[in-house]
Amino acid sequence: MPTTISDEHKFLFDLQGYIRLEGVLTVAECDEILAVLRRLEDREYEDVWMESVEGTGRPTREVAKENQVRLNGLPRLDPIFDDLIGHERVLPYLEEFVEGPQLINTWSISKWKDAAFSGWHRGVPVTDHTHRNGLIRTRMLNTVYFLTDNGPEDGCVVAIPGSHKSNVDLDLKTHPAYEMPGATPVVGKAGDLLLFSEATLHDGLPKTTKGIRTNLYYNYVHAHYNGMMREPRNCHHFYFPPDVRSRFDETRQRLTNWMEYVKWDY
Ligand SMILES: O=C(O)CCC(=O)C(=O)O
Repeated sequence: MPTTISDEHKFLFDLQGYIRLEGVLTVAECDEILAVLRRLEDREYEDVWMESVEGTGRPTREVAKENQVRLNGLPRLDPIFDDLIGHERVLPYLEEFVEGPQLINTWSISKWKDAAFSGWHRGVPVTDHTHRNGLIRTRMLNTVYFLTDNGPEDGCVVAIPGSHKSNVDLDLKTHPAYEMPGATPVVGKAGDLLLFSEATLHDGLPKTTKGIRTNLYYNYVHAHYNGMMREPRNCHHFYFPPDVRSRFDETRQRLTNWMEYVKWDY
């Protein structure tokens, strides 16, 4: 596929480990998704599949963190989330920065006032991000759709630019939020999208403002990465059953092709 990525974006992604795209969704599209999401956030889930894995799975709806709700496995919950898989503005970046990109995980996080900082983390080690022979490759690329404004006090994502190539480790637990050198809030408007190498250190800042901040996360990996082995508790949400995938067009089928090869009956 021909790339439509500007040199400036390649420069910034290489330099920082992340970039923000403006206006990927319209405000009307954000509002339409939010209306569905709010209904899903308000309901209970039986999660009967968890009996089959002896209660070891992650529930669909997670509320353990105060003033925050997380939903896992979005396309299982409603077809409205299908369109964001390989969104046309995002696809060139997936093809450019990930080899044979495969969607591994989808979730939402809504936070309200007094949601806390949880902790710096990265999804893959820095050795999983390379720039060799002119090709930038990350083994895991997260794409974050801002459905509401993400101001600096709204609990926005925070990242350390360049930490995807960091060579010195700090004790992450002893450096919360802005106590970590280089901590930079990633602010943006509803409809913007953040894409970042999961080798980049990141988290969400505390929310001190009124209202709800909601983001959706679509996380892609290199075709050879075994997502099911990565986090067995999350397999149910990683994997979409055939009735979900049958809704997908050719591009979305290709981005979820790994699901043809796994056995997950729960
Ligand atoms: O948006 C946030 O609060 C941060 C989310 C995050 O770091 C994650 O889900 O891994």
